[in-house]
Amino acid sequence: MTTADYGEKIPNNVDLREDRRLQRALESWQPNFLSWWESMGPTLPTEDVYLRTAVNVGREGWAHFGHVAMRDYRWGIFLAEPRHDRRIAFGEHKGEPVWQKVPGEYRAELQRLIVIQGDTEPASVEQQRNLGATAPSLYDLRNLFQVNVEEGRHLWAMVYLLHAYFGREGREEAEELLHRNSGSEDAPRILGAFNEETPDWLSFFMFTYFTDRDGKYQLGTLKESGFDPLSRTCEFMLKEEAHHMFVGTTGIDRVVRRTVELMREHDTDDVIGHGGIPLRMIQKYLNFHYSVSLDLFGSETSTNVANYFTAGIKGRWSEERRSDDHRLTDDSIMVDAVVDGRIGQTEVAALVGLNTDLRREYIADCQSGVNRWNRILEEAGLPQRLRLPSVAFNRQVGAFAGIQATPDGEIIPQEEWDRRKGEWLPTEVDKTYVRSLMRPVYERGKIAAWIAPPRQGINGKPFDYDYVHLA
Ligand code: BYC
Ligand code: FE
Ligand code: FE
Repeated sequence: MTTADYGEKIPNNVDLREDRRLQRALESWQPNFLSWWESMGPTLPTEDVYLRTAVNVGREGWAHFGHVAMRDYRWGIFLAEPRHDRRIAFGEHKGEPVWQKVPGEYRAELQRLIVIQGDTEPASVEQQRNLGATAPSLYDLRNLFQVNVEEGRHLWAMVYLLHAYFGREGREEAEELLHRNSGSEDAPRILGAFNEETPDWLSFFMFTYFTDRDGKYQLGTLKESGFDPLSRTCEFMLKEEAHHMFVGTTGIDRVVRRTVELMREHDTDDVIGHGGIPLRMIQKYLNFHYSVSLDLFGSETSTNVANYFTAGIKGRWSEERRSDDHRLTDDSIMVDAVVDGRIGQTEVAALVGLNTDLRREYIADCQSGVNRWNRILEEAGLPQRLRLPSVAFNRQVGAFAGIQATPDGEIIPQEEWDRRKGEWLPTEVDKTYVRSLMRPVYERGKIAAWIAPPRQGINGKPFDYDYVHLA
């Protein structure tokens, strides 16, 4: 496959030039996207930013790095290379050739999945739009903008599918993706977590750790799709997603590192007077972002997900590496549930339990970051540890939506929850404190006092590189 031609209005590797109708449709959506970006995208004015731009889909050299003015950033359309003779790997069509067109019987479901996926991408840009005003360093500022432009490209990826395969309805949905807005009263984003605020950088790191990771897992299931264009689109998005995870993992790592430094220097847990973020506050932010992200996997039991799987449009994580029959019609699974007034498990048909299956893969992955942060505490000889709260904690969707539970997974009455939730979730006082630390540091090589510098810069550049030129 050749490198995308950046002389074109919409850089792409899908031979857009060969399909004039589609090209015109996308070119008429483009100005709407740009005006959305101007009005809902990053608010901090910059001259240019050291950004990665996708230019190819191969293993090596898929991205180009350079300083670009953000309004001149080129959002392209990229699908991973087609796999020769690819077959549907699961469900009732297992073994049949993958579809290059949308099968009529699954049109509505596929469109819905693509719209939901597409809705999250611009939502996150909206949530993060003011963070540039308070970046802890130019390095972090650059990473924020990198994540933002790539989420913009992920929106393009879904809009391409809607325009190319879903006709007039698809074009209407593509418009709606620009009209709904995060947190809006009249037209909110579709999924809960994408209407929450990301008002400070601790939230941003938690979001990129926990919420972008939902993206990784959902994209992983859509990559298995029998609808080949969706599969190839998601495969390439996953490549970009790795950096978003990196920003989250290392971001929290650096906050913990700095807190530990201050704890040892001043021999106290209470680093507030010393400009750090106390571990108990980090834990509360973690509790919040983890629990709202668990909601993104839908209900523990869901006929929607059973239908998606059976139809062959949404698979499991690592579908092809699993050693069962990939149809699951006779299997069962234990899902989390309230059993006799306690948090336990109950057996259901495997197909309806697939949201739980995916959520478990996600939870195991989330735990790996927590272990990493805990090693920092351990190496410093400190007894405290961070941890993931119970799956039942602070849930608004699914089996635990109607109950209240402590982070330890003990069901408690509403009245106790109301009285104690400030022990577990960020309070106004916590949020005000964290926000008070958010002062921009825009000098090359300098960093805010509440976070440690990264070990390395981006693309082999040093930490004190001029990643961003402010306007
Ligand atoms: N908030 O049958 P159920 C990313 C709805 S993140 C509000 O249990 P299902 C990114 C649900 O839609 C990845 N509503 O759910 C990250 C359904 O409504 P309808 C995004 C919710 O369908 C960071 C009803 O409740 N991609 O890429 O099995 C930055 C019954 O639900 C929520 C996807 O999600 C909620 N949390 O599973 C940037 C992939 N949860 O249909 C980007 C596509 C459920 O009855 N989406 N509902 O009106 C899906 O696969 C599924 O729709 C879900 C839900 C996994 C979201
Ligand atoms: Fe994304
Ligand atoms: Fe992402």
